[in-house]
Amino acid sequence: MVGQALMRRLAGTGAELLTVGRDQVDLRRQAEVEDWMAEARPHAVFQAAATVGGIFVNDTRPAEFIYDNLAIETNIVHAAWRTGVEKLLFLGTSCIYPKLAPQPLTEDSLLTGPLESTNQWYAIAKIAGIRMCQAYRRQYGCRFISAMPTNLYGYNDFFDLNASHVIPALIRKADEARVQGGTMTVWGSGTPRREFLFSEDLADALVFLMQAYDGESHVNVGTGTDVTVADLARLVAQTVGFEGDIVFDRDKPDGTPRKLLDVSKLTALGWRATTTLEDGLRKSYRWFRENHENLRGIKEHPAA
Ligand code: GFB
Repeated sequence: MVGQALMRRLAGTGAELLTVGRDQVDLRRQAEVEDWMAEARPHAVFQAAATVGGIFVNDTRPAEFIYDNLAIETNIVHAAWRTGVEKLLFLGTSCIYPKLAPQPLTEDSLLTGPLESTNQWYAIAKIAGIRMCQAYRRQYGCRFISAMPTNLYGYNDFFDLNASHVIPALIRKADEARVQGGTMTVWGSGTPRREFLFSEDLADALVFLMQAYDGESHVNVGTGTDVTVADLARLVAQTVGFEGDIVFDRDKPDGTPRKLLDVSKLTALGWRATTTLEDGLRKSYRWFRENHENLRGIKEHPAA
Protein backbone atom coordinates (compact mmCIF):
# COMPACT_ATOMS: atom_id res chain seq x y z
CA MET A 1 0.00 0.00 0.00
CA VAL A 2 2.69 2.52 0.98
CA GLY A 3 5.06 1.56 -1.84
CA GLN A 4 2.35 1.93 -4.50
CA ALA A 5 1.27 5.28 -3.04
CA LEU A 6 4.87 6.50 -3.17
CA MET A 7 5.15 5.42 -6.80
CA ARG A 8 2.00 7.41 -7.67
CA ARG A 9 3.24 10.45 -5.74
CA LEU A 10 6.67 10.39 -7.39
CA ALA A 11 5.43 9.74 -10.95
CA GLY A 12 6.05 12.79 -13.08
CA THR A 13 8.53 14.39 -10.66
CA GLY A 14 11.49 13.50 -12.86
CA ALA A 15 12.81 10.97 -10.33
CA GLU A 16 13.89 7.65 -11.79
CA LEU A 17 11.97 5.07 -9.75
CA LEU A 18 13.83 1.86 -8.91
CA THR A 19 11.75 -1.01 -7.55
CA VAL A 20 12.28 -4.72 -7.17
CA GLY A 21 9.69 -7.44 -6.61
CA ARG A 22 9.78 -9.90 -3.75
CA ASP A 23 10.16 -12.72 -6.29
CA GLN A 24 13.55 -11.22 -7.24
CA VAL A 25 14.93 -10.02 -3.92
CA ASP A 26 13.97 -11.35 -0.49
CA LEU A 27 14.71 -8.36 1.75
CA ARG A 28 15.37 -10.73 4.65
CA ARG A 29 18.43 -12.12 2.86
CA GLN A 30 21.43 -9.87 3.38
CA ALA A 31 23.39 -10.95 0.29
CA GLU A 32 20.38 -10.44 -2.00
CA VAL A 33 19.82 -6.92 -0.65
CA GLU A 34 23.49 -5.98 -0.87
CA ASP A 35 23.81 -7.31 -4.42
CA TRP A 36 20.73 -5.42 -5.59
CA MET A 37 21.77 -2.14 -3.95
CA ALA A 38 25.30 -2.41 -5.35
CA GLU A 39 23.89 -2.85 -8.84
CA ALA A 40 20.96 -0.40 -8.73
CA ARG A 41 22.87 2.34 -6.82
CA PRO A 42 19.87 4.39 -5.66
CA HIS A 43 20.47 7.98 -4.51
CA ALA A 44 17.58 7.84 -2.06
CA VAL A 45 15.72 4.99 -0.37
CA PHE A 46 12.21 4.88 1.12
CA GLN A 47 12.17 1.90 3.45
CA ALA A 48 8.45 1.09 3.33
CA ALA A 49 8.66 -2.71 3.06
CA ALA A 50 7.72 -4.57 6.23
CA THR A 51 5.78 -7.53 7.55
CA VAL A 52 2.67 -5.76 8.80
CA GLY A 53 -0.85 -6.58 9.89
CA GLY A 54 -3.59 -5.87 12.37
CA ILE A 55 -3.94 -6.65 16.03
CA PHE A 56 -4.66 -10.38 15.62
CA VAL A 57 -1.68 -11.40 13.47
CA ASN A 58 0.67 -9.19 15.46
CA ASP A 59 -0.35 -11.17 18.53
CA THR A 60 -0.37 -14.65 16.97
CA ARG A 61 2.68 -14.50 14.65
CA PRO A 62 5.24 -12.75 16.92
CA ALA A 63 8.28 -14.57 15.52
CA GLU A 64 7.57 -13.46 11.93
CA PHE A 65 6.88 -9.90 13.01
CA ILE A 66 10.10 -9.52 14.96
CA TYR A 67 12.39 -11.53 12.67
CA ASP A 68 11.19 -10.25 9.28
CA ASN A 69 11.20 -6.61 10.32
CA LEU A 70 14.58 -6.71 12.07
CA ALA A 71 16.12 -8.50 9.09
CA ILE A 72 14.58 -6.18 6.47
CA GLU A 73 15.64 -2.97 8.19
CA THR A 74 19.09 -4.22 9.16
CA ASN A 75 19.84 -5.36 5.62
CA ILE A 76 18.55 -2.20 3.96
CA VAL A 77 20.15 0.33 6.31
CA HIS A 78 23.50 -1.43 6.25
CA ALA A 79 23.50 -1.86 2.46
CA ALA A 80 22.46 1.80 2.05
CA TRP A 81 25.50 2.87 4.06
CA ARG A 82 27.83 0.53 2.13
CA THR A 83 26.63 1.74 -1.24
CA GLY A 84 26.70 5.43 -0.33
CA VAL A 85 22.96 6.15 -0.46
CA GLU A 86 22.59 9.93 0.01
CA LYS A 87 19.32 9.87 1.93
CA LEU A 88 17.21 7.13 3.48
CA LEU A 89 13.78 7.39 5.08
CA PHE A 90 12.84 4.58 7.46
CA LEU A 91 9.16 4.00 8.11
CA GLY A 92 8.03 2.95 11.60
CA THR A 93 4.70 2.93 13.39
CA SER A 94 2.84 4.69 16.18
CA CYS A 95 2.88 1.48 18.24
CA ILE A 96 6.52 2.18 19.15
CA TYR A 97 5.18 4.36 22.01
CA PRO A 98 4.41 3.06 25.52
CA LYS A 99 0.86 1.77 25.94
CA LEU A 100 -0.05 4.37 28.54
CA ALA A 101 2.08 7.32 27.41
CA PRO A 102 0.39 10.74 27.68
CA GLN A 103 -1.77 11.64 24.67
CA PRO A 104 -1.19 13.03 22.13
CA LEU A 105 2.04 11.06 21.77
CA THR A 106 5.11 13.24 21.38
CA GLU A 107 8.29 11.95 19.76
CA ASP A 108 10.14 12.13 23.09
CA SER A 109 7.80 9.66 24.83
CA LEU A 110 9.66 6.82 23.09
CA LEU A 111 11.04 4.27 25.59
CA THR A 112 9.47 5.91 28.64
CA GLY A 113 7.27 2.92 29.62
CA PRO A 114 6.05 -0.61 28.78
CA LEU A 115 4.66 -1.37 25.31
CA GLU A 116 1.19 -2.65 24.39
CA SER A 117 1.50 -6.45 24.55
CA THR A 118 -0.37 -7.34 21.30
CA ASN A 119 2.13 -5.60 19.02
CA GLN A 120 5.29 -5.39 21.14
CA TRP A 121 7.22 -7.63 18.71
CA TYR A 122 6.57 -5.32 15.79
CA ALA A 123 7.20 -2.26 17.97
CA ILE A 124 10.57 -3.54 19.21
CA ALA A 125 11.69 -4.17 15.62
CA LYS A 126 10.63 -0.67 14.58
CA ILE A 127 12.32 0.94 17.60
CA ALA A 128 15.50 -0.87 16.56
CA GLY A 129 15.07 0.62 13.06
CA ILE A 130 14.95 4.16 14.48
CA ARG A 131 18.08 3.48 16.49
CA MET A 132 19.81 1.98 13.42
CA CYS A 133 19.28 5.21 11.50
CA GLN A 134 20.53 7.26 14.44
CA ALA A 135 23.60 5.04 14.92
CA TYR A 136 24.57 5.26 11.24
CA ARG A 137 24.11 9.04 11.37
CA ARG A 138 26.37 9.31 14.42
CA GLN A 139 29.11 6.93 13.38
CA TYR A 140 29.16 7.34 9.59
CA GLY A 141 27.42 10.68 9.00
CA CYS A 142 24.62 9.04 6.96
CA ARG A 143 21.58 11.24 6.25
CA PHE A 144 19.14 8.55 7.44
CA ILE A 145 15.82 9.74 8.92
CA SER A 146 12.73 8.07 10.40
CA ALA A 147 9.00 8.77 10.07
CA MET A 148 6.40 7.27 12.44
CA PRO A 149 3.00 7.07 10.73
CA THR A 150 -0.22 6.53 12.58
CA ASN A 151 -2.66 3.73 11.50
CA LEU A 152 -2.86 3.74 7.69
CA TYR A 153 -5.57 2.85 5.18
CA GLY A 154 -6.23 3.43 1.50
CA TYR A 155 -5.58 2.02 -1.95
CA ASN A 156 -3.99 -1.46 -2.23
CA ASP A 157 -4.87 -2.28 1.37
CA PHE A 158 -4.99 -5.88 2.63
CA PHE A 159 -8.43 -7.45 3.17
CA ASP A 160 -7.83 -10.81 4.84
CA LEU A 161 -10.10 -10.61 7.89
CA ASN A 162 -7.61 -12.28 10.25
CA ALA A 163 -4.54 -10.37 9.12
CA SER A 164 -5.80 -6.93 8.14
CA HIS A 165 -6.09 -3.67 10.03
CA VAL A 166 -9.43 -2.39 11.22
CA ILE A 167 -10.50 -0.19 8.25
CA PRO A 168 -10.11 -2.76 5.45
CA ALA A 169 -11.72 -5.38 7.72
CA LEU A 170 -14.73 -3.16 8.40
CA ILE A 171 -15.10 -2.14 4.74
CA ARG A 172 -15.18 -5.80 3.73
CA LYS A 173 -17.52 -6.85 6.54
CA ALA A 174 -19.94 -3.99 5.90
CA ASP A 175 -19.97 -4.66 2.17
CA GLU A 176 -20.52 -8.41 2.60
CA ALA A 177 -23.30 -7.77 5.13
CA ARG A 178 -24.90 -5.24 2.75
CA VAL A 179 -24.92 -7.79 -0.09
CA GLN A 180 -25.70 -10.98 1.86
CA GLY A 181 -27.76 -9.55 4.74
CA GLY A 182 -27.02 -10.12 8.44
CA THR A 183 -25.02 -8.16 10.96
CA MET A 184 -21.59 -6.54 10.87
CA THR A 185 -19.22 -7.75 13.59
CA VAL A 186 -16.69 -5.38 15.13
CA TRP A 187 -13.87 -6.71 17.32
CA GLY A 188 -13.53 -5.61 20.93
CA SER A 189 -15.58 -3.09 22.91
CA GLY A 190 -15.63 -0.28 20.34
CA THR A 191 -14.14 2.13 22.89
CA PRO A 192 -10.47 2.28 21.75
CA ARG A 193 -9.59 5.45 19.90
CA ARG A 194 -7.51 5.43 16.72
CA GLU A 195 -6.12 8.02 14.32
CA PHE A 196 -6.17 7.17 10.60
CA LEU A 197 -4.09 8.54 7.74
CA PHE A 198 -4.97 8.01 4.07
CA SER A 199 -2.30 6.29 1.91
CA GLU A 200 -1.98 9.21 -0.53
CA ASP A 201 -1.48 11.73 2.29
CA LEU A 202 1.19 9.52 3.81
CA ALA A 203 3.09 9.32 0.51
CA ASP A 204 2.96 13.11 0.21
CA ALA A 205 4.31 13.50 3.77
CA LEU A 206 7.14 11.04 3.12
CA VAL A 207 8.29 12.86 -0.03
CA PHE A 208 8.06 16.14 1.92
CA LEU A 209 10.24 14.76 4.74
CA MET A 210 12.74 13.27 2.30
CA GLN A 211 13.27 16.78 0.91
CA ALA A 212 12.75 19.00 3.94
CA TYR A 213 14.05 17.13 6.99
CA ASP A 214 17.44 15.86 8.06
CA GLY A 215 17.40 15.44 11.85
CA GLU A 216 18.21 12.60 14.25
CA SER A 217 14.80 12.47 15.94
CA HIS A 218 12.02 10.50 14.27
CA VAL A 219 8.97 12.52 13.12
CA ASN A 220 5.32 11.61 13.78
CA VAL A 221 3.06 11.54 10.71
CA GLY A 222 -0.68 11.71 11.32
CA THR A 223 -3.76 13.90 11.13
CA GLY A 224 -3.88 15.01 14.77
CA THR A 225 -7.46 13.74 15.29
CA ASP A 226 -8.88 10.37 16.31
CA VAL A 227 -12.21 8.51 16.56
CA THR A 228 -13.54 5.60 18.60
CA VAL A 229 -13.69 2.22 16.86
CA ALA A 230 -17.50 2.29 17.36
CA ASP A 231 -17.81 5.65 15.57
CA LEU A 232 -15.49 4.40 12.84
CA ALA A 233 -17.72 1.33 12.36
CA ARG A 234 -20.81 3.55 11.99
CA LEU A 235 -18.99 5.76 9.49
CA VAL A 236 -17.88 2.76 7.44
CA ALA A 237 -21.42 1.34 7.48
CA GLN A 238 -22.75 4.70 6.27
CA THR A 239 -20.10 4.92 3.53
CA VAL A 240 -20.89 1.40 2.31
CA GLY A 241 -24.66 1.81 2.60
CA PHE A 242 -25.08 -0.97 5.19
CA GLU A 243 -28.12 -0.28 7.38
CA GLY A 244 -28.24 -3.43 9.54
CA ASP A 245 -27.03 -3.99 13.10
CA ILE A 246 -23.45 -3.56 14.28
CA VAL A 247 -22.40 -6.19 16.86
CA PHE A 248 -19.36 -5.99 19.16
CA ASP A 249 -17.36 -9.19 19.79
CA ARG A 250 -15.81 -8.60 23.21
CA ASP A 251 -13.81 -11.85 23.07
CA LYS A 252 -11.51 -10.09 20.60
CA PRO A 253 -8.76 -7.78 21.91
CA ASP A 254 -9.05 -3.99 22.11
CA GLY A 255 -5.32 -3.37 22.06
CA THR A 256 -4.00 -0.04 23.24
CA PRO A 257 -6.79 2.29 24.50
CA ARG A 258 -5.64 5.33 22.53
CA LYS A 259 -2.90 6.11 19.99
CA LEU A 260 -3.11 9.74 18.90
CA LEU A 261 0.06 11.31 17.55
CA ASP A 262 1.25 14.80 18.39
CA VAL A 263 2.00 16.11 14.91
CA SER A 264 3.28 19.55 15.91
CA LYS A 265 6.81 18.78 14.76
CA LEU A 266 5.62 17.89 11.24
CA THR A 267 3.22 20.84 11.18
CA ALA A 268 6.05 23.19 12.16
CA LEU A 269 8.12 21.80 9.29
CA GLY A 270 5.28 22.80 6.95
CA TRP A 271 3.15 19.70 6.22
CA ARG A 272 -0.39 18.74 7.20
CA ALA A 273 -2.85 16.06 6.04
CA THR A 274 -5.62 17.13 3.67
CA THR A 275 -7.89 14.08 3.27
CA THR A 276 -10.73 13.83 5.80
CA LEU A 277 -11.65 10.40 7.18
CA GLU A 278 -15.03 10.63 5.42
CA ASP A 279 -13.40 11.35 2.09
CA GLY A 280 -10.65 8.76 2.53
CA LEU A 281 -13.23 6.09 3.39
CA ARG A 282 -15.29 6.97 0.31
CA LYS A 283 -12.20 6.67 -1.91
CA SER A 284 -11.08 3.43 -0.25
CA TYR A 285 -14.53 1.89 -0.60
CA ARG A 286 -14.75 2.87 -4.28
CA TRP A 287 -11.34 1.28 -4.83
CA PHE A 288 -12.46 -1.86 -2.96
CA ARG A 289 -15.60 -2.19 -5.14
CA GLU A 290 -13.60 -1.77 -8.33
CA ASN A 291 -10.98 -4.33 -7.33
CA HIS A 292 -12.48 -6.66 -4.76
CA GLU A 293 -12.71 -9.77 -6.94
CA ASN A 294 -8.94 -9.89 -7.24
CA LEU A 295 -7.74 -8.48 -3.94
CA ARG A 296 -5.00 -10.02 -1.84
CA GLY A 297 -6.57 -11.52 1.24
CA ILE A 298 -9.93 -12.08 -0.49
CA LYS A 299 -8.82 -14.42 -3.26
CA GLU A 300 -7.05 -16.62 -0.68
CA HIS A 301 -9.70 -16.31 2.06
CA PRO A 302 -13.15 -15.66 0.57
CA ALA A 303 -16.05 -15.14 2.95
CA ALA A 304 -17.59 -18.43 4.09
O1 GFB B 1 -6.14 -1.83 13.10
P1 GFB B 1 -5.91 -2.76 14.25
O2 GFB B 1 -5.87 -4.19 13.95
O3 GFB B 1 -4.55 -2.39 14.97
O4 GFB B 1 -7.09 -2.53 15.33
P2 GFB B 1 -4.01 -1.61 16.26
C1 GFB B 1 -7.49 -1.27 15.76
C2 GFB B 1 -8.70 -1.40 16.67
O5 GFB B 1 -9.83 -1.80 15.89
C3 GFB B 1 -8.55 -2.43 17.79
C4 GFB B 1 -10.49 -2.88 16.53
O6 GFB B 1 -9.16 -1.93 18.96
C5 GFB B 1 -9.36 -3.62 17.26
O7 GFB B 1 -9.89 -4.44 18.29
N1 GFB B 1 -11.22 -3.68 15.53
C6 GFB B 1 -12.57 -3.77 15.44
C7 GFB B 1 -10.71 -4.45 14.55
N2 GFB B 1 -12.92 -4.61 14.47
C8 GFB B 1 -11.80 -5.05 13.88
C9 GFB B 1 -11.55 -5.94 12.82
O8 GFB B 1 -12.44 -6.53 12.20
N3 GFB B 1 -10.23 -6.15 12.48
C10 GFB B 1 -9.21 -5.51 13.14
N4 GFB B 1 -7.94 -5.75 12.74
N5 GFB B 1 -9.42 -4.69 14.20
C11 GFB B 1 -1.82 -1.91 15.00
C12 GFB B 1 -0.67 -2.84 15.08
O9 GFB B 1 -2.49 -1.96 16.20
O10 GFB B 1 -1.39 -0.61 14.77
C13 GFB B 1 0.06 -2.78 13.81
O11 GFB B 1 -1.12 -4.15 15.36
C14 GFB B 1 0.39 -1.35 13.40
O12 GFB B 1 1.19 -3.51 13.95
C15 GFB B 1 -0.78 -0.42 13.53
O13 GFB B 1 1.43 -0.86 14.17
C16 GFB B 1 -0.40 1.02 13.35
O14 GFB B 1 -4.23 -0.13 16.10
O15 GFB B 1 -4.55 -2.18 17.51
